[in-house]
Amino acid sequence: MATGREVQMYLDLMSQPCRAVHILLTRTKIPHRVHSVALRKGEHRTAEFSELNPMQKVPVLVDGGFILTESDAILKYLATTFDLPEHWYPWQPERRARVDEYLAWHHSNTRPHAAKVLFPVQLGGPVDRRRLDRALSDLDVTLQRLESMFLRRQPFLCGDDITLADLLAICELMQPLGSGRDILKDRPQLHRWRSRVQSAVGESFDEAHAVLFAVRDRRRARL
Ligand SMILES: N[C@@H](CCC(=O)N[C@@H](CS)C(=O)NCC(=O)O)C(=O)O
Repeated sequence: MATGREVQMYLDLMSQPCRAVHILLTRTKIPHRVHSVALRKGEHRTAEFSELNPMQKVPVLVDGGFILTESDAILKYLATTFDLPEHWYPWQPERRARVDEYLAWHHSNTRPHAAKVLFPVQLGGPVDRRRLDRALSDLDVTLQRLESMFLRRQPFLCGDDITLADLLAICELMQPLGSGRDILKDRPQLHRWRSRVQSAVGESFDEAHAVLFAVRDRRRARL
């Protein structure tokens, strides 16, 4: 690791992909500085931030003069340019391909399906029951596939040890907690996997999820 290198991370911890990146940074002690971009205040739409990411989305990484968007790319960049334990993004081609395989699937399954259950309840108005039921049913198929395909014979999504895939997946699956829904509660296999991920990343898990837990607790207190 080059001495004096410190990456700049622009993020909002209410964002799932930002939390995944944050966990990797803190767990592996990559020197970094967090620049908070509060989405709810529209800070991602300022001229200054739009210059970093014209797509106006977080996370964004800046490493020297190099600017990188997309959590998937950021995680892989960090894993390959810092001297991280190999298990995060294995070098062996087949093991690496398993991580890439999950991540490709993730962006059109776990991410949209976990996020969709939030929208019918998030806006504060009446819950759109039909939309919510459809979203829950799509999510159910994804959760079943996570169990039957990815976790069928192994403790983590892509093998015997934690990888970048587990980070992106767990952060998506935690998000509905903010609206009071623990979607893993009745799924013992995924529940055990969540505990394994939590043990593997230690305090970084709660640190990244502190804001989400606070939202959940405020919501509970209002009920
Ligand atoms: N594919 C991107 C997704 C990034 C993304 O959608 N970020 C959301 C927060 S989770 C965002 O910045 N949304 C702001 C907006 O769309 O206005 C990644 O994985 O980094």
